[in-house]
Amino acid sequence: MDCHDCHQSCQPKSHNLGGKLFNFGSKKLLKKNFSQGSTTTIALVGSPNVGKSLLFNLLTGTYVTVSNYPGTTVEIAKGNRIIGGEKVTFLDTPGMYSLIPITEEENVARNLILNQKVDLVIHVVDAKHLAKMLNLTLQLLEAKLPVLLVVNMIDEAKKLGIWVDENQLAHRLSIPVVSMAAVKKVGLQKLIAKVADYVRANSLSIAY
Ligand SMILES: Nc1nc2c(ncn2[C@@H]2O[C@H](COP(=O)(O)OP(=O)(O)OP(=O)(O)O)[C@@H](O)[C@H]2O)c(=O)[nH]1
Ligand SMILES: [Mg+2]
Repeated sequence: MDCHDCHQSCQPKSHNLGGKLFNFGSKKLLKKNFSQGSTTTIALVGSPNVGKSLLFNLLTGTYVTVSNYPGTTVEIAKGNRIIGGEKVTFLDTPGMYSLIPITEEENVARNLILNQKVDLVIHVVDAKHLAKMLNLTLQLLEAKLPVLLVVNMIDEAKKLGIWVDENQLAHRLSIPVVSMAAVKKVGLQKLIAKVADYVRANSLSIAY
């Protein structure tokens, strides 16, 4: 195949994004033009009260815009951070238990990740209720979304004698996993590093 940048022949490339192999086959690969302000959009999703908004605030700082999702009164907060040399936009979504929506909030969260341009979904779960919350992780994966799993509240889980083996979980699910105690910023740098890995792996986009 011809490389768009150097116009020389090269091998078809594949990338391991979020543990899933995406083979670009014979499509031409084109480096994202950062000067055009290309953005990676990442949605924080998960059940209510798992720490999505706290994590969103840690990731984005103070310059945040809040707007209603079109046609609803449900608010979506949006904020940016430079990660891996690129502007990353984070979306804080309302709590959702399942991709099969019951409430308006769940419907908005679902529409946002399935119908809008979201590049990566960070699924935040409570380490104390891991088994129950992994149902949504599996639904997100079945929907073919790139997922990074944050197992939050490990401080509280630890007090209950619950330990989460993030490597084992990452291996079993074939996605990146970061365990965190967001309230103490534990795991934050590791999460940012994983997002940077994702951004760098995606600095190639497909030209048709
Ligand atoms: N102990 C502990 N508390 C946490 C942690 N992360 C978040 N919290 C607390 O959990 C509560 C809920 O956090 P939020 O960030 O509002 O949760 P949310 O997921 O945005 O909730 P919804 O917006 O209702 O879906 C807050 O009181 C946080 O301070 C953590 O790692 N450890
Ligand atoms: Mg919230």
